[in-house]
This record gives sequence, C-alpha cells and structure tokens, in this order.
Amino acid sequence: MLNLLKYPAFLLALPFVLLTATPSLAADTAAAVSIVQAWSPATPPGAETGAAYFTINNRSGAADVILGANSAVATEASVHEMKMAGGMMQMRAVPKLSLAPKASVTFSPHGYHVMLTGLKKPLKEGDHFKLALQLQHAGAVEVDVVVEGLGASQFTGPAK
Ligand SMILES: [Cu+2]
Repeated sequence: MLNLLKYPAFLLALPFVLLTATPSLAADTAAAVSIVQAWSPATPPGAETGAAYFTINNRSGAADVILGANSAVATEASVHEMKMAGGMMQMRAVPKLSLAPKASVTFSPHGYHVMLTGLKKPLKEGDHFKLALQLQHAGAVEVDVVVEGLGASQFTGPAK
C-alpha cells in the first residue's frame, strides 16, 4: 500500500485523469501513450517564454521516442532538460527523448520541460491550452494543459 504522505496530491488524482483522457484516433496505437497532469505556471505580462510539465505514460510493450512538440500558444515548443553541470543549473534541448516500454516520465521544473518560445499572449491562471507531442510510433498525442498560478511548482487540479 502506498504511504500517502510521501506522494503529492496530483499523483493520487491519476485514476480520474486516465478515465477521462481523450482516446487517440489511431486505432492501432490507441492509448499506447497518454499524457496526464499537464500544467504550466502562469507567465507575467510581456514574457515571451513559458514551460509545460506533465507525466507521459508509455503503456505499450515497445519503446517510443518523443521527437517534438507544438502548441498554438507559442511559435515554437521543444523538449528541454534542466541539469546540474559544474554546480550550475543548465538547460539543454533534447531533440529525442526515449520512453522505455511500460514506463512513465514526469516532466517537472527541475527536470524535463516543454519550452514554449514566442508566446502569443501571457499564460493566465485558470486558462488551458492544447499541447501536442510528436512520437515516433504513437504519432501525435494531444493534451489539455491547465495554467496554474504565477510561480506554481506543481499541478494542483483540473481546469477551474
Ligand atoms: Cu527550457
């Protein structure tokens, strides 16, 4: 049994999100890869960049690869990683991110994120927007991203 104290609330909400996820249109890859708990911190007025975080689940028995991302809210979306290098947090682009079979990867403020570059308007708390990831095998997988508060550090719930 889970020790509930060790798990943030957003993990406990996972079954609900899985049940309400939109099925993929491609029958042979339906639900092979799903994205849940997608969120972005709000951005201050004038900010040109934002970030999106989520958990991506590969339920298939085969590995897959995230090849890119896109969203109508920004001119460019790409997978990045924060990493400690020589005592400094550095950000680097990850053009191909492998997903092991039957594995999940959680994007979070101290690890992987989707960088949104060239925001067309500020991300406002309570809003939500579509983000699509391009996978080598599963194809395009879309998710609804909830905008949390300015400076938020985790997903707190579905769209308000
Ligand atoms: Cu970045």
